[in-house]
Amino acid sequence: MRGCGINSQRLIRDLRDLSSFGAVGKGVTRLSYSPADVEARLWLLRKMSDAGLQAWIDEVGNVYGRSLANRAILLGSHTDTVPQGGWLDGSLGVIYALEIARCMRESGAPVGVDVVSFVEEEGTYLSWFGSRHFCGDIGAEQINAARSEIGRPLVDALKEFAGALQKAGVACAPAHLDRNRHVAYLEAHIEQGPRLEVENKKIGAVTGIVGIRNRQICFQGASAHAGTTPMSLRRDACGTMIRFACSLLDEFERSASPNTVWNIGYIRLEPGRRNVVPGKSEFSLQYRDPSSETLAYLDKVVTESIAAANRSDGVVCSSTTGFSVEPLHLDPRLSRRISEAADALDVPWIAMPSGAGHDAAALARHLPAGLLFVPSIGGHSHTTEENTSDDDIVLGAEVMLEAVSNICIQGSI
Ligand code: HGY
Ligand code: MN
Ligand code: MN
Repeated sequence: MRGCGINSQRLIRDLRDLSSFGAVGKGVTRLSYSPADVEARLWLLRKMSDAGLQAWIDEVGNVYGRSLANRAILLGSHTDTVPQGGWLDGSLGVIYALEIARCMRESGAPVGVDVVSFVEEEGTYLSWFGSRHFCGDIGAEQINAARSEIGRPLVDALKEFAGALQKAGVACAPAHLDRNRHVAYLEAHIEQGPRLEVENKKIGAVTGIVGIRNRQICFQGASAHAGTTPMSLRRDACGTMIRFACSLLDEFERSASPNTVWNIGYIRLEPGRRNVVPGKSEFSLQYRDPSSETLAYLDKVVTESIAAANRSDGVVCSSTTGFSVEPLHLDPRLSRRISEAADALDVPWIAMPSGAGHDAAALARHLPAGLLFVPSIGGHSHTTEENTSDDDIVLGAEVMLEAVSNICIQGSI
């Protein structure tokens, strides 16, 4: 009853072809709803149909391929990227899913393989938008309020996307998680960190995904002439922000746990001219930890630092909270399927947490979800340096096929 094996040439060729949409040197820039993203979705739609799946694109851009079986395991990931990102982040899991669906097509197993490429995992407008929409967790209010970092409304991007589909002669239709059909969700992803390579392992059986906090810290001062305004009369939104940020980073060094990571991703000044004292400034602060208690404690550290900042130089400091999620455990039955498959193929593996967010975290709220990692060379990701050797890519697909075919043939996770 087993299907055919992974066709390694076809797997690598599909990944290379997908990386051509939005190619930037060795990497990719394929932001959700950009022309490159639309082209990649239309290409994937054709690939899914050619693989014998009933395939369509839904109204928010998820590309969904449904097998002929009555019940299915859902395999997938995302194909949108960060700017100057890597060719494998997300794409690996979608192309694995496509290749495994081909392999299992003739197997006659009681559980089939559905394939999905979620849109907007990277949050150009709204993080995990595609996967949360697929699970029915996103409402019109959130969609209407969502903006990109340069202020473009998500609804405008969706309108443009609908026009592009129409121009391509592609009708969209709804696609949603169906608990009577979908027995589990399994995602393959590059590790995006150094651990598998350092420990000389080829597979990560992922046990859980970190919690994430996104805060926007804003400073309101007063614009002024940079030459004639005495220093004592300035309400300098930039100077205050820099002093605040430095003391907050020192506080994080003291307060965070050994598992905490934090990042200031961007800083913005208004009006941003060399001869104007900035009247307004803001920076993005993101912090992650596998423990909810640690995240709650750091939330308090940030809030108290802001209150303290407002007792000083007449510049008003405030903050808003963006996309934030709690840490979660993935289904141990699926991580066991991954480790048993690795053992069966004599592939070295480790159980490990994920420091990156993944669509699997959105799906895990609704059905058993698992995540398989393959090594990232040098641990690089979210950069055009991101890479995994062809051998490790093929090996990861073979372990994933072994795990999935066991589930499909036995009919349960
Ligand atoms: O930021 C993340 O963890 C993921 O790459 N979106
Ligand atoms: Mn990413
Ligand atoms: Mn990703």
